[in-house]
Amino acid sequence: MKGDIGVIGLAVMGQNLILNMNDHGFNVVAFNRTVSKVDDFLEGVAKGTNIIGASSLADLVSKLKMPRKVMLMVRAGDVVDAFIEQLLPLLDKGDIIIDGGNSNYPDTNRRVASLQEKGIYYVGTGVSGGEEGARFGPSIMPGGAPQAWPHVKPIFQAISAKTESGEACCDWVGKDGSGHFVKMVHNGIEYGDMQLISEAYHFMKEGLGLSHDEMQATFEEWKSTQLDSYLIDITTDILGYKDDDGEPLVEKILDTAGQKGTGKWTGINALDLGIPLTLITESVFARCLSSLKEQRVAAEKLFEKTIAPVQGEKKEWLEALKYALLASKIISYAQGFMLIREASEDNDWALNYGSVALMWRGGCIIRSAFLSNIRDAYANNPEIKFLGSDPYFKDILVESMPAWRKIVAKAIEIGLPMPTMTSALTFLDGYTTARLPANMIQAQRDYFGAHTYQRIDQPQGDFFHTNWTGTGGDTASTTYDA
Ligand code: NBP
Repeated sequence: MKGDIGVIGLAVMGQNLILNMNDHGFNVVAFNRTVSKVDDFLEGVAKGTNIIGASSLADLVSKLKMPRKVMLMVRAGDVVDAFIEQLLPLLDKGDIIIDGGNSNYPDTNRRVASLQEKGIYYVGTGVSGGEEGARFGPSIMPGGAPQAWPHVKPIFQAISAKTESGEACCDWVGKDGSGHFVKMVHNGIEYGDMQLISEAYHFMKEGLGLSHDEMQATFEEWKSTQLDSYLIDITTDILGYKDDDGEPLVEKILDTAGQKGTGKWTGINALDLGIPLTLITESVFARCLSSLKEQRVAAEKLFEKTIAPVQGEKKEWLEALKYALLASKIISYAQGFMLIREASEDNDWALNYGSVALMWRGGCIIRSAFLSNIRDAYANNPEIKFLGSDPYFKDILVESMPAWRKIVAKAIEIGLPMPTMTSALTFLDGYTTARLPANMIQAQRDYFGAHTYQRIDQPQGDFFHTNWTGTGGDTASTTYDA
């Protein structure tokens, strides 16, 4: 019997996706560059399944039903291009190549277009949920050549995570590299959520002086609030995990955070598109700052830095912290969706924002109850520009405001770094201010560079230049936005 799909790449993601597909009744043909790993897989975890091994790419292709579907689960970058080159002579028009790795979406744009010319349909799909997600139900975000979707849909929707009401956490995102773009923003939001939680933990530990048991109990309580999410779940487990000597393992872990680039790409795209994605970008910078360990150790001594303990009722502070965390999280998602909207409009992708929220509802690292509310917000008003203005989220932001200000102000007062909760609040303060001091910036720009300005008492689009010193000329610079 011929295979329904071929999967190339037998590392953690590939192996688990193949086992998941097999569980759902699909015949999968497996291949890996280091071919001995195919045998190890078939003799190991895949023993007794219907999974078929391939000894070469030609062997893999010959074992597939038409139109052939070949999924790459390999390292992103040149490796994907190299496999495409090797596959092309073996495939026929109408066959489908799927890239399930964390590719940068401009690469996917390029690949979709160049393969379309050759009659091959290319899909770039985000797959989130790590090892466990891949095995038992990931969030899958496919985009690319729409002709491919009817062929991959039955497999992807069968193996994906499901919401409580049984909806698949997988739907067609849109054309070009939109699937990988959405996955990139997902990862950016993941950076933001992780940094927010780590700031809450820092405030509890250094500010309030809580024990690990107390911190764990607090996160446990938060699981039954709107904060309920996978990342809060695992944080609760991590705080309770003891090393061999009975001490919390988390305190023995070096405080330098790694990164593989998707958070950085999200920030770069936000800058390119002119979207104030402050929280996610701060979370990337927080990881960069964490990696300057030696410098931080020296600077702590140099500045004789201490963090003063927070005075007052701990229970009240923890309640305030919960609101600060929730409100900041709303801002992070609101900014993430602003970026997705801008990219969608810029690239003519016509993305469905509610459907993106649904895809993240289960299976992925940022899965949370809260995403259902985002989906509802877009169902009520698909045109919403800022999620915080949806009535449900607006009420939470307004209700959280006093506690949120209290936490951020206290952190600044005691010297505890809190970049994302602070930037989220500052963003909202800016977003809700009708008149910002940017008039001063425009005056300065015109003063030193004749960059011109618009007047509030004249039609928008009319530009003026003033000879501020009386010694400058009347010639203005060209007016454009960089
Ligand atoms: P890796 O990202 O570690 O990639 C391993 C695979 O790439 C193996 O099949 C390996 O073959 C192949 N490969 C490498 Br590395 N260099 C190669 C080369 N020069 N030529 C041919 N093949 C090469 O695996 P992963 O962690 O399973 O991730 C797969 C994809 O999914 C990546 O794009 C990753 O970013 C993405 N992703 C990962 C996760 C996660 O939690 N790990 C989550 C979501 C998405 P070999 O066995 O012969 O070395």
